[in-house]
Amino acid sequence: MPSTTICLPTFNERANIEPMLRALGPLGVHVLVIDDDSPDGTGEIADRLAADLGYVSVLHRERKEGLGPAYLAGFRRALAGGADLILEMDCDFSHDPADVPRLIAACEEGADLALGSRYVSGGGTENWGRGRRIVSTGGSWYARRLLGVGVRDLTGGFKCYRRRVLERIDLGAIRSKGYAFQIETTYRAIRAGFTVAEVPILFSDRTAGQSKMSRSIVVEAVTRVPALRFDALLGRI
Ligand SMILES: Nc1nc2c(ncn2[C@@H]2O[C@H](COP(=O)(O)OP(=O)(O)O)[C@@H](O)[C@H]2O)c(=O)[nH]1
Ligand SMILES: [Mg+2]
Repeated sequence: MPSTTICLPTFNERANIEPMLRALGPLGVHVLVIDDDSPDGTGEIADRLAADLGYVSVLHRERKEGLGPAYLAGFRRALAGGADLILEMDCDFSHDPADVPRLIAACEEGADLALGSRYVSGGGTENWGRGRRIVSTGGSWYARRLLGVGVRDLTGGFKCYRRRVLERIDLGAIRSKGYAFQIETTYRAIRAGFTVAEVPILFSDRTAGQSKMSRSIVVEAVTRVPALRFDALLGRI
């Protein structure tokens, strides 16, 4: 199996961090927790678990800056550590640890980027309110139309990259922080000629802790998409 690092961003996930790390243990992956100084002590819990669990390490960042910067720091650390595959997933069980091997398999079968996808046949969402469903499906539709790509789920955060994708796309140019980060990384991969596979997943709403989704994250995605298209037209990406 290729050496795989899962980047797991956390902000106030004290109820989820231990069960999540233990659930990932049997998969034979390395897990990099990226904690933005969570006030609820998630970072300390992660440190304590890392001392016990050989496959866990923790990257502490000084402040919460959104998912994008946290992921970028994690990707750089994972690349420096020599990982062949770099995965990203949420630490709230919306992304099922049992689906990780299917994402890895899609990359082993040839995809450069495998996306856990809610919006292909066999995928879906569970226990999500109407509001969240509309924002999510509407967001993917909007981005797909404006960017002119075929990918159905552009905003999901359950993804597996071959290292060459992250080596090639210009990580230093990415400013997106929320859902726009997911759209931007996938779009840059497509623009660079990499193959993307969508793997159906069932996404279920978190049962512990709180979502950090906010209006500003949605607004960022709405404005960032046309800016990305513009950059592509100018040949910048
Ligand atoms: N390090 C870090 N993690 C974050 C930040 N915002 C959200 N997360 C984590 O990213 C994952 C997804 O966030 P979540 O709030 O569940 O977003 P939602 O699934 O769109 O509602 C969870 O593991 C969060 O703890 C952040 O600013 N920094
Ligand atoms: Mg979530």
